[in-house]
Amino acid sequence: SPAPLRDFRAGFVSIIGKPNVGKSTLMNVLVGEKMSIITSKAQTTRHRIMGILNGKHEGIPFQLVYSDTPGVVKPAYKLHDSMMTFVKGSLEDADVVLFVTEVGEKAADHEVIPLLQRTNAPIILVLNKIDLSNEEELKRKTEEWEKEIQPAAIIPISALLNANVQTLFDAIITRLPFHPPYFDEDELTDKPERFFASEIVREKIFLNYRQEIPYSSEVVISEFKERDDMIVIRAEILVERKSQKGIIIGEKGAMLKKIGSEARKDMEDFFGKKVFLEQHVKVEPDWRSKENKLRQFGYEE
Ligand code: GDP
Ligand code: K
Ligand code: MG
Repeated sequence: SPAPLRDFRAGFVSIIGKPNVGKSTLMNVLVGEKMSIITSKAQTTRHRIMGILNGKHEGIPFQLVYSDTPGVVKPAYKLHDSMMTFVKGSLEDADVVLFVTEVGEKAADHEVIPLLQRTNAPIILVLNKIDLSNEEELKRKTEEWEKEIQPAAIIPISALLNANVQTLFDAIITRLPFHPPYFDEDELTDKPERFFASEIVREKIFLNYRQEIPYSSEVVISEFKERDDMIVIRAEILVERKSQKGIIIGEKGAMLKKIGSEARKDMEDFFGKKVFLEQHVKVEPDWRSKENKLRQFGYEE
């Protein structure tokens, strides 16, 4: 085949790492939009979420297709198997891999290292949360990682404070292949609007309930109707047990009302329109272990 024209760069950038290291925070900073939900709880992200950024770098237009992924965990449920399939798929497509770690993590025997065999793409080791660290520790971690995986680059950042993210961006863009764009310029993501509506409700569940409730919950958008002046959204919150339904609803419906109003606000920001949100809570026993349910909820590549 003929050599690619050197007038456009485009490629897939996979963001991987353990739970809670800041993958989703970084994705949002890099894309400049809140595409991916963020909480302090592990396993908040369950899907592969693509965020697309178009721009120009040193006179050459580019399209970066970032993939945020679930944190790498040992599967305990069928749901986790499917989450790990998203991680592997994202690695296999990658032109550049951002392996996100936080400074506190050990490099030796790291769970993500075996997965790196699935890619030939350059690996950029991101040392996140430098706001919680110091120079001495950073130097030590850099040496540790160099010994363990010899990445193409090691870049310390704070995704939360948007510190040194420009250096990371430069490291990504210079490794992006020359290739025509994969998506139309006005596309922000590969996911439908309903997906983001359900993720916003899920984020509020993660932020407002404790223990097993967030992990036992799933959100299905059964109606998404765009009118001239507003969007009507019906969200079904599924839990595994009847007792959990009561907790979600709360006394006199207070908790459900709280997450509903928080979710509605975020939806209005995200969609740029007034939102009417209706919520229902249903019991779907053991949905995390049922293949047909997982398929129905979109946990399939
Ligand atoms: P993920 O599970 O890897 O996607 O991590 P998240 O993006 O959901 O972030 C997990 C937690 O780490 C959240 O509470 C974030 O606010 C926090 N976090 C992310 N980046 C940073 C950072 O650079 N510094 C600090 N101190 N916290 C961060
Ligand atoms: K998280
Ligand atoms: Mg995440």
